[in-house]
Amino acid sequence: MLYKRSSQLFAEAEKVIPGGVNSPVRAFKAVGGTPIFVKSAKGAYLYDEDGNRLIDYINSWGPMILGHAYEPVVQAVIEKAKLGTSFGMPTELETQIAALAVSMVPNIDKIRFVNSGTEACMSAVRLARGFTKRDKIIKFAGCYHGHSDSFLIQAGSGAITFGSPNSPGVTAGTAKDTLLAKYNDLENVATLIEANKNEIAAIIVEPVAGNMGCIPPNKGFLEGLRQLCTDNGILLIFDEVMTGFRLARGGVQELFNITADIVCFGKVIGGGLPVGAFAAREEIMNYLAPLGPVYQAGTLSGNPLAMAAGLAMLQALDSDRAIFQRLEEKTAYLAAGIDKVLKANNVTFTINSVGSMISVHFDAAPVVDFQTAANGDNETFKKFFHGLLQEGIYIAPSAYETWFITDALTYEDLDFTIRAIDKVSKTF
Ligand code: KE4
Repeated sequence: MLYKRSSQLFAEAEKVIPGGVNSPVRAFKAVGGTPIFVKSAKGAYLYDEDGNRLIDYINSWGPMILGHAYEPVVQAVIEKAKLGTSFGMPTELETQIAALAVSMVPNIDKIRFVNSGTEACMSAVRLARGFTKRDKIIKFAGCYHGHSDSFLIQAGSGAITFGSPNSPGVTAGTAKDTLLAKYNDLENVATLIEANKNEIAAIIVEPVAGNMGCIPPNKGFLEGLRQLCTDNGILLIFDEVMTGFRLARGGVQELFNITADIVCFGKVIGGGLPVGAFAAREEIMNYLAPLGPVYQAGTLSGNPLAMAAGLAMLQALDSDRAIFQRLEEKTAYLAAGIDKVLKANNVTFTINSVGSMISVHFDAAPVVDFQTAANGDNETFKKFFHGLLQEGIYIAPSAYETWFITDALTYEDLDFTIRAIDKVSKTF
């Protein structure tokens, strides 16, 4: 696989875009090398600027659950664009997608659309703070909720500590209101709540983590968070930007039968166009302007093109309930194949997967939180990433990411991938 044209395009991009990319993870900093420039994509395949075809296991970090250039979404956008692209005024289309989303997801009465997962999570936290009249939030080390200041907080030392910013530009004043907990550690959360009695507005969590690889919640973890929140007047925010409309029709709330107070969405809900959303029961959502005092707004929120793409995507997922089973079966098949060949090649690894999210970690110990995810052998991961790239397979350019399986993948694609992993892992 040659990447000459991508390298040229990257050099040009670096002159006018910081780091040559519009989102850091695309720059291959975690794996080295230069990023691949995509020309087009269709179904399970990317076609890059050097004419290579790559089997895509990232799918734009989740949205392309039905494959790239999914016809009903493409047609919906084309037709809508002919009628105008943005009005800054309400349209019936927004009501249609809102009503469909509310019918698909448990425990929500109303939904507000925004333009990214960051905006959804940021707005959800502001809403929780306004509703509870409390300032602090708990997030988990290794969970990512977008780049809003309150979330860019790295664990300080010890379990009960105020976070310290891990990005310049985030003030100490902001950091002090974000408390860091360990994923899958309920005792740690209970201790934080005890030490900040009646001051915590919300706990925000990825109910299945996908930003430190894929990490499932331990049995009882989410139920424990639910109980702690109920007992302490804290709102439980499920960040389902990755898991929403992917792990089940109703997301993780349906999959694990757990009730969150606010749910955040992104990725799949926009069908590949910029859409985020947050939703809750009426009592909470009516706290939002223009009804209530909590302000939140956006010029392009609910714009017709994004709503048309999102509606077509949700309609497809709502009408073919078997899709989630198919995705789960394809992911299990892939996991079993990877397990077999890595074991045969005496590689030290663990595989985590839930539904159509999967990650491979090069460490023997179970990966259950950020600390254990950080133990993975990154040199092996780099060989894994670049070796697969040479075989025409694109996985996440970081060990701290999950793969996203698309229904456009065939079992031939999966077998091809397993054979490639067998070949590449013989070189470890
Ligand atoms: P966006 O603002 O990137 O649309 O969504 C932020 C976000 C919120 N919550 C979760 C659970 C997320 O995974 C994300 C974004 N995911 C990353 C991938 N790990 C997006 C890729 C990128 O940053 O370019």
